[in-house]
Amino acid sequence: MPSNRHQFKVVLQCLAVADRIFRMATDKPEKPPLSPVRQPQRDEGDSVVLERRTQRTQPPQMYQVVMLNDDYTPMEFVVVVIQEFFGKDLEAATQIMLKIHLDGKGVCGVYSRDVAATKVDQVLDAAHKAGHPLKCISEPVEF
Ligand code: TYC
Repeated sequence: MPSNRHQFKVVLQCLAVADRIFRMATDKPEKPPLSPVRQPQRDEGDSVVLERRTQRTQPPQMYQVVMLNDDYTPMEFVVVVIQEFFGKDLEAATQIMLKIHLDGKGVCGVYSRDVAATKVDQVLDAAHKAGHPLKCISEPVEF
């Protein structure tokens, strides 16, 4: 037969459990934490600077493939290269070629770094094989 002392302990435990359940049901939910705040930094003048840091993922840097004009590469060859490696139709490729011819350079397309580098290699390789001095480069796109 359990002692009075034991029964009293059991009652206390039951009360503690009931209290916890009651709190869970009635307490306001905790607010989600604010974005991280750096620990206050003290400068020599003893003023306190709080800086809220918002974490943002940056989009990847993109690269444009820029083709350069020269006096020797035939226009038709440039148009074919732009169609073949940059997926442009005859009209768009002709416009790009003419822009390069008139302005000295023009953008053929915008890609991730590796794809842009591959396009440059393909163009230089095709031009070299055909014996033309056509040049192109890739450069980071500035916003
Ligand atoms: N300027 C060249 C010509 O008159 C044509 C040309 C256009 C060459 C574009 C290169 O990237 C180029 N034959």
